[in-house]
Amino acid sequence: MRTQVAIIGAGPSGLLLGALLHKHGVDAVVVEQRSPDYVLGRIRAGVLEQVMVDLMDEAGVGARLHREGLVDEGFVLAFGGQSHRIELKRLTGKTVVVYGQTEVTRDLMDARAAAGLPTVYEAEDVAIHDFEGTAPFVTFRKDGVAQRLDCDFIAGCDGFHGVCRASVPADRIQTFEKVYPFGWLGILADVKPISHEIVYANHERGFALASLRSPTRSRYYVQCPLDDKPEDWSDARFWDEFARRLPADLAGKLVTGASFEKSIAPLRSFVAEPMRFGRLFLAGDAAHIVPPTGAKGLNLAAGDVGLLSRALAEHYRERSSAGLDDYSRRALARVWKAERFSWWFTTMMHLFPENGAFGARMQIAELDYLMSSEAMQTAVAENYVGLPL
Ligand code: RFL
Ligand code: PHB
Repeated sequence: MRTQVAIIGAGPSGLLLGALLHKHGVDAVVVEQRSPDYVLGRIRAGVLEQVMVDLMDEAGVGARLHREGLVDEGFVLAFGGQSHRIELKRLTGKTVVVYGQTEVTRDLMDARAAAGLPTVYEAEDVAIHDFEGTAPFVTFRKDGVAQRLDCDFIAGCDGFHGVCRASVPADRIQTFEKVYPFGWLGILADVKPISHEIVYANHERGFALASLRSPTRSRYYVQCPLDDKPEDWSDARFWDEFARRLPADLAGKLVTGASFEKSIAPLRSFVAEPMRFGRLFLAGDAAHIVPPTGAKGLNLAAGDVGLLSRALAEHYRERSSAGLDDYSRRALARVWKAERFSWWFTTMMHLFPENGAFGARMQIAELDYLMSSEAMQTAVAENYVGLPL
């Protein structure tokens, strides 16, 4: 098999890159180690920035998102027993769209299948070769048969635990990491959400987040110890803890019910530099992780593949390597700003027992100041709606 771009990973980064390249007339084959159902079963992000919505439109897959996505003109910060609103639209002129990562992935998968574009699911032992030379290739096994995919470039869209970043020699890559001493327990339940705008709550018992997937489906989270297991959290225990962390006005609106998904995610900040190694380009979680507090993970992934698709299209159209040569620098400049915002928002909103009562008072002082300062609210809003590509 031969293609122009071998894309490793059929998560949102890989599929969106494939769709954008197709629009630019560039061929790609996507190689994914899991099944389509497994990929769709992962419940993750829920908030799309305008840049990501624009890229979905550019890829020709934005129709359902515009029909079913819920446009939010603000979000809510709860602390000290009260709710406060950050007015995104008034402060920045921009909004965000609540639309689950699962739906983004489904739309991209359906469009790829409808266009007859090649995707190999359940590929085993995926390995990448000779990306520092001029003739890279990918090997894997499909249904027990060894396969080789020759290509001009490899896009490493295979997430944090993927094979692409791991294939780079240690002396060519530098990594930066911060692991937070807690996780998020998330549930999905078919109950009316407490608010159509996302609520971030700082509470002495720990952080809580109220999000949604539709007017009838809620996605709620609580900060929990890292060694907790989902089985430790009965629905009753979750609802009780979640309600205690919300201000009374919002807790009063809480509708409870049986959850149908429950999982715990660790919180991490991570960046790998550079994002290009010869003919290998990393994108999305393969190159960087943010804690989910700023809702940036999926959006950063989209930003990377937006830049990469333009650079590859320019390469094939104009025989120019300028965009490819600049990819890592441009992507990282954006990544680090999102890392900073996600780290700052995480630090202000979560309980850090090791910081004691002084740390907790500092958080409230910062939140109080934020709500009294239009300048600071504007800075927060600007980051939340997403920085330009
Ligand atoms: P993904 O989604 O991890 O997709 C990578 C794909 O690559 C496949 N793969 C391989 N394929 C072939 N060969 C190999 N050797 C491979 N190794 C892996 C995987 O099976 C997978 O299909 O990365 P991508 O596309 O870069 O997308 C990034 C986003 O998924 C991610 O940034 C966000 O979901 C992060 N994230 C969240 N972001 C938010 O903005 N809000 C959230 O609430 C939120 N919750 C989360 C999250 C990430 C989580 N992870 C990574 C554990 C919750 C979790 C649990
Ligand atoms: C979600 O809906 O899953 C979600 C929303 C906002 C965040 C993180 C996750 O900051």
